[in-house]
Amino acid sequence: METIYDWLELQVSKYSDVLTLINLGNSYEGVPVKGVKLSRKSGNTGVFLEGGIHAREWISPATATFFLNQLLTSTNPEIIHLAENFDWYVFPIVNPDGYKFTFESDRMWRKTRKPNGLCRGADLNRNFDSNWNTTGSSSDPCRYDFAGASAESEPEAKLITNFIKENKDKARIRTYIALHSYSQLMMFPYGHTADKPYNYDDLHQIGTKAITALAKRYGTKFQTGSIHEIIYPSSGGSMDWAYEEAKVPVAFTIELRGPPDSTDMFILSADQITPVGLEITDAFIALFTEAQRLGYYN
Ligand code: 0X9
Ligand code: ZN
Repeated sequence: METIYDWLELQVSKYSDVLTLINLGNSYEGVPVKGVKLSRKSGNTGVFLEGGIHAREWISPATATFFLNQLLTSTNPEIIHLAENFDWYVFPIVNPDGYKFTFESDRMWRKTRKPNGLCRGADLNRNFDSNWNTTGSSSDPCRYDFAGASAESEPEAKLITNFIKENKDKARIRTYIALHSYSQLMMFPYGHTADKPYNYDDLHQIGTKAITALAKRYGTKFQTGSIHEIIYPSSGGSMDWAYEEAKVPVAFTIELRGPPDSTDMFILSADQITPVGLEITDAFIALFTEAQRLGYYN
């Protein structure tokens, strides 16, 4: 976490004309949730890129920072296009207490760290105020998918929703992407019901373009579909809130490598960071191209 935060600060000093540091506020344990805004011109629509909501999914913060570095340094015209024509709000570690805990005590920790009776932490991706605790989450504080004592009981959830509520209109946030692992899935709403959202066909088409582009580089196979249909029912996720409550129309939750039958699960070797970063960059190029074509950023 210190390495990532130091790196963010360094980039902000290096690219001070286009990059600003954003501190969303403090976690339960008093750790800042830091991110950046990259804006190269006025009038862009905004993208919120979320990493590290689940502590043990280490490839998520790594991919968020890798991609930010691409936006800052790439000479590929398609990446330059993304960097120039969108405002990027990148938060690599939205659950800093949990992330720290996976380095210091328990590599497989998933939740936040706030105490609830005898157990600690809520699943931050079940704590948002969107069909909160209706399906695929638990009321038992000792379970890995504990929804929290109430919607937004975790300060880290509130930091995100406050920021989006305050900035959504002026920042024109039209895209929300949450990075997770593993299973190689490009998922969109809904999570809480099998019903299809109003723009299901568009999101499916955007997802299909993205995973097709992703597969071209190394042959990595992803699937796309709604959360409900391709992983399992779940409610109260950050993306669900962004889509349903904040009305952000292009909303994806991406499960990065490894494959669904991985035995290493959340443990990827460091030499996977670059290939995952490059294939997800390809996916993002296709995602934004298609969403643009469908009129989401006009
Ligand atoms: O369970 C989750 O939160 C996500 N899978 S993970 O293995 N990374 O924990 C996927 C489901 C996302 N669900 C909603 N946004 N509702
Ligand atoms: Zn996750």
